[in-house]
Amino acid sequence: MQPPIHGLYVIIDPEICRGRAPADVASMAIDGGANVIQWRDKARPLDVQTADARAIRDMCIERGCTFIINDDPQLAADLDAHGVHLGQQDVGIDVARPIVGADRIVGVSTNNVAEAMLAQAAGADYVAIGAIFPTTTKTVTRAANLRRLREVDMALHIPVVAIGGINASNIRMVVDAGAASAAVISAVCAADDPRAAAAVLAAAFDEHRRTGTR
Ligand code: TZP
Ligand code: MG
Repeated sequence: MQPPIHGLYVIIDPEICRGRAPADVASMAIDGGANVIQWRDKARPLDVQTADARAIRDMCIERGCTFIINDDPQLAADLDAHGVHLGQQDVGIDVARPIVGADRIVGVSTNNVAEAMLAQAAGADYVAIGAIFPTTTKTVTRAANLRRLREVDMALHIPVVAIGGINASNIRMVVDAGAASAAVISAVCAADDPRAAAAVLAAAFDEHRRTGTR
């Protein structure tokens, strides 16, 4: 059975971790309450990044956290991750699914209802929609907004993950717009105290999910 995509989703990007070991930042994120961890290393060759990815995979399995690999279905299968996350420029689900199998999660980045519906029809297990708020972490990205997040959530039956510029002061808004999960990079990876930052975000998510209007 696939593990859930819900609550705080922390993307570990070594370039944003301010020189700290990515596995330490991931550990602090899980301590703080992250339910999902994604490994995203756009800079280092596969043979160099695999040790970090494997350490974080082991930590996630041990501590009941869902572990997703960005971009690379083969790496997800090789590391026995819970799933893979594909952008619009990565291989399609038709290529990824045979590599990762039916039991692993395939998530897809989208920007609007049309893309999200296509991803769902192609067999995505969740979609991400962004960038909901302005972000400096990903330089090439398309803007979305809370209204679009709500539209996507209404149109789909799979979980919707909000991404882009999410922090402690706006996470409530994405929960209120229907997000099953809120994905962050800089709000945790670049924080002075990643554990404390994740704790604030996870608590805000859970609290608002309980008391929110939807
Ligand atoms: N996709 C859309 S926005 C984004 C990605 C990967 C970057 C999110 O980073 P941050 O620091 O949480 O804004
Ligand atoms: Mg990608």
